[in-house]
Amino acid sequence: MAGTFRFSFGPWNIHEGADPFGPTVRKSYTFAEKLDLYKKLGYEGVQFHDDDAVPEIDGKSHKQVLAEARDVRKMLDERGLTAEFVAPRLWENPQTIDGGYTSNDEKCRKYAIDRSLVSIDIANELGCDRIVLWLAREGTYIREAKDARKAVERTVEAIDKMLAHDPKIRILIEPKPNEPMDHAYIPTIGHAIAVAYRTADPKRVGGLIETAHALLAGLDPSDEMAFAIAHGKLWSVHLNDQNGLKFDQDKSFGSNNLRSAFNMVRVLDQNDYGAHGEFVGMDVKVMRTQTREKSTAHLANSRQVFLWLLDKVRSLDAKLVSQYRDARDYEGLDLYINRHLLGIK
Ligand code: XUL
Ligand code: MN
Repeated sequence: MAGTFRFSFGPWNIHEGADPFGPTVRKSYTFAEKLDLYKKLGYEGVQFHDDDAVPEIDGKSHKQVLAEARDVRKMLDERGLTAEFVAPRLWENPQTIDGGYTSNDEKCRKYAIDRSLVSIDIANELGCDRIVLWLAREGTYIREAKDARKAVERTVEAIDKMLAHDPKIRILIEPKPNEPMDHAYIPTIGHAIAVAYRTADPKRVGGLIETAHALLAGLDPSDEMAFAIAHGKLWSVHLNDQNGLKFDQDKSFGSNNLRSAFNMVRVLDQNDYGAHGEFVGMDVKVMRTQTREKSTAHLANSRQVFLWLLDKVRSLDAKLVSQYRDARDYEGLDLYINRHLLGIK
């Protein structure tokens, strides 16, 4: 029987509309108000940056951090929500100006690792066993700035420290090829999985694949997902969309390339994604022009598009697809897929 899917997003996906060229355009929702919106939008999983759970984390004692995380857990429980993961935000503090784990400054590397370990403690308080590493500044502006081999080794060392800190924690690497850096050291899921195998406990290191990041690397997101699945390492996704090679757009799922979105849903559904508790995560930004009241439409819409595409995936004539494959009539298959997506009988 076909499985059902659970959906998640992070509170940063409801935002005030600031972009690099202009200020906020909408009044903020408080954290509690955001949590109140989850169920109404059809979501039950909450993704966190460490400081989404505990704001201004660096100025607080460990005891205080844990106490605040426990309060957040209560807020989740009251609303029937589940924490999916915690991601250490290693790109805003001045000590991460040159990256975290790959910084050329030893003190800064230590800061990054210590903060990652605090994120694990927060995850435990929130009742989740997943840490997501979006390795934002683990790269360079110019090639000569860092030793690229050492960068990989330092990344492995940092992950090993996290694995040793908590024997149950799982690490999900979220690859992205560029932005904010010119080039990142872990640009694709292939790189992430190769790093996973170098760590002390490869079975606890996997990946989160974001559509827009794969597209920015010039790759097909559904193939990236299938690659991770073939290694048993697709533990979360950030579905969204992207129009060409430009800044990371985080458009609503299916907004730009519906057929590519269809193929992501197809790969996830055909491989029983979600059977081990994985969430279908969205990492989407609403258009700046939306009013405050309509500034969560992108979340409801992305989920709705996923479910419509799921119907398309499940109503695909598998026998016909096999026949086209056996005959290697890919032109025929191509037309059949378009006809099916367009709903033409
Ligand atoms: C950055 C990105 C982040 C991560 C979480 O491009 O996608 O939102 O998903 O840190
Ligand atoms: Mn993301």
